[in-house]
Amino acid sequence: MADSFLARLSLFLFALLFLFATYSWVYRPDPNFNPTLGSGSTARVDRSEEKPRHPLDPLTAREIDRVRAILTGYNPGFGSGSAKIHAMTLDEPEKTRVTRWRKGDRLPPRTAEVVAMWNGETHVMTVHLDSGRVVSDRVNPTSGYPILTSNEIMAASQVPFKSIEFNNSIKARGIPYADLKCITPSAGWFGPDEEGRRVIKIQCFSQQGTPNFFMRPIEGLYMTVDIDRLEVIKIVDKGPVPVPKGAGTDYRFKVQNKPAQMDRINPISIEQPEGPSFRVEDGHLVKWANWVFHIRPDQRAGLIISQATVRDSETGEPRSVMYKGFASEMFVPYMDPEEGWYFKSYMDVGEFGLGPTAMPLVPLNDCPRNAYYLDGVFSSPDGIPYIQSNMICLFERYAGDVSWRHSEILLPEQGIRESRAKVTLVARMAVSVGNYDYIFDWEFQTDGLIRVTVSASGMLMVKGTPYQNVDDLGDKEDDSGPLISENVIGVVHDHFVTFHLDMDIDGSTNNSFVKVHLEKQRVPKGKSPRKSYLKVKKYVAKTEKDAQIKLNLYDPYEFHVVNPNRRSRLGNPAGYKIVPGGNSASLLDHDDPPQIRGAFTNNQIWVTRYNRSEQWAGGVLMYQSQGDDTLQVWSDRDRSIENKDIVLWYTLGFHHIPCQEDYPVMPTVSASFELKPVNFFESNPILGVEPFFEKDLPVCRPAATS
Ligand SMILES: *[C@@H]1O[C@H](CO)[C@@H](O)[C@H](O)[C@H]1NC(C)=O
Ligand SMILES: *[C@@H]1O[C@H](CO)[C@@H](O)[C@H](O)[C@H]1NC(C)=O
Ligand SMILES: *[C@@H]1O[C@H](CO)[C@@H](O)[C@H](O)[C@H]1NC(C)=O
Ligand SMILES: [Cu+2]
Repeated sequence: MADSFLARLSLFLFALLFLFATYSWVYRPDPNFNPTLGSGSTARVDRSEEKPRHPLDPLTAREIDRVRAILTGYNPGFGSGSAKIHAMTLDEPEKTRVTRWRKGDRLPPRTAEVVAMWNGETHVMTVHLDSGRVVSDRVNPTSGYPILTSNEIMAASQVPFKSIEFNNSIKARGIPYADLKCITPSAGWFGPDEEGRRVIKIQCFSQQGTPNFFMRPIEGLYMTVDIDRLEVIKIVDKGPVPVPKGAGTDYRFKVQNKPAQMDRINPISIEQPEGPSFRVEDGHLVKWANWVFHIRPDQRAGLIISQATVRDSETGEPRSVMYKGFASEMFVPYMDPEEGWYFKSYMDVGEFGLGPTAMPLVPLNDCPRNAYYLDGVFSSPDGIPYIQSNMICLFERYAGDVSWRHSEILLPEQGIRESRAKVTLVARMAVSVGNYDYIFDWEFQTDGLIRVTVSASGMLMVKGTPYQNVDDLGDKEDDSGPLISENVIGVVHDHFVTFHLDMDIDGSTNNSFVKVHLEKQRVPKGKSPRKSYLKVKKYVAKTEKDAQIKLNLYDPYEFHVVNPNRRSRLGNPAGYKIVPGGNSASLLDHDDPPQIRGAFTNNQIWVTRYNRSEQWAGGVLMYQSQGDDTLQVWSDRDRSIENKDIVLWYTLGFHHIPCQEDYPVMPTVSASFELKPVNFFESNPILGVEPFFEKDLPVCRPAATS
């Protein structure tokens, strides 16, 4: 990698992630990689020579170079730097071409989608790599702007330093310049005053004595900056607020000087004496147990799972489950309407992108010892490819759980005690979007279940306050959140992640969405000692509005995506159900600007007609978007969805009322949902799976515990 590239990349990280990282950004094989994994095809390849081998493989470094060359021919501004690439990704071939493709066939033509800006205009372009042509170029197709580039985030964060007013405010607070750390929260969109130009907010912190500057906000001083002109539009100084202490905020292991008061946990890891059971073929095709799926890093979604196919346990036939699944958008609104806070309503996927923020995973701690790592290859703003190393890990999880069991208490003479251990396969990515960290897991089970989990950790976005104790607060106690340390308020907020789940059940894109309702029945007098019971009634959703679903404990449904044309031997349609986990809804008013943009959280479940342009739940151009290209808008078209190619959308989320334990870094909180087979298999698909036997395993006995 060229030095200039490394310099750019470190600028990028400096600006976007605000981290004091010590990673080396040159590609380097992972020393923990277990070379016994699978066949030779799993060995890492030299990225500069890598070729796509599957229609859904991400753009390679060479292809990114090729796109840059094509773009420079189309508009010399890409060479001179006046045109910038905000996003570059594979433009997937049509579904039918992908599903018909077999290994050994020629790849369908390779195409890139590029979102770029020049002369203040947004261009959404389609670039054909083979013909070397830009085949479509849509200018400002919707409201909003592209994902911010690293360079503009970096440049914007420096703008206040050119302002004398800012200088005076900082001087008045007695904060040394060298201790300032300024970050760039996205501005959201709040009506006509903020249209027609790209704006961003700037907020500063003190990093004196700690890398955890997030816990040391310089409250009361808020800037708005024009991203293109690099000028301060507005400075609001509401007067100094004490900057919270730095002591006790550093979270690095090496600086902790008092061990936690608990007994030490001995080193632990799982053993796979015969090596892992999965293979990664041709770089991106994962094969494990009865599953095959394609996995790829993506600049915007971070991690995309495609063509997830499960093998039928009886016939051995591969059966399709999900064509594509990924985190489509996030929404993190803060609950404080005041000057420095009202705009905080992050849409991290479309504003910053999960790919560049997916930092290298930490072996043994982010992923277990038996993990295999994948790199991402993305385009920088000027079209130079760079590598996001160890961005995704894959590992088999054995957590000591049971996948099915029965002991027969009523046939004691037979001594029946059958139990099967649960082993799953996990694909994981962890992103650090500024202060917060999110861990995304796709977990596959041999019984056909897919579990998606999002875990949040990292730093709270906190607010400085003059108060040091709840007794000082009086009536103000619950102004915008609880006091979580001296002079620190943990502002209440929500987290939502909306997933795009393009289900193609069992060999066809023609699927239906069935609402399986549990309806309470009253027993007619005298018919039974019972007075009430629940009865199952099925409703096939005809149109998109029939599938706008708000979860309700007192009106329970199961939600099935079925292939009405594939029936089990008993005549049940082959299906998968979406099983919601613990969840929360966005309660903001629908006329509140953040909720207009975050309208994809108005329901927890939606089903839309498949449309390749409708991938990003908040719109293609999320930054400062006005809500004209959201899932709500698409779904309100009310297209027919019965026996059609349909996409399921699910939003998981939680309200977050911070507490002292979230300081100075949050223990993870998780939310999840499952995709579970329902009448998909003829019977329990893992009946024939072998139990574990002691003889197959290395010696591991707990030492005396008494
Ligand atoms: C602001 O103050 C810093 C440090 O004192 C100085 O380097 C910089 O030139 C000042 N900027 C302006 C615009 O006065
Ligand atoms: C899917 O439905 C379309 C009409 O909506 C029909 O033309 C097509 O043949 C169907 N395909 C299958 C496999 O049933
Ligand atoms: C597909 O999606 C785009 C973007 O929402 C929309 O303009 C177009 O009308 C849609 N096509 C159909 C057939 O719904
Ligand atoms: Cu939170």
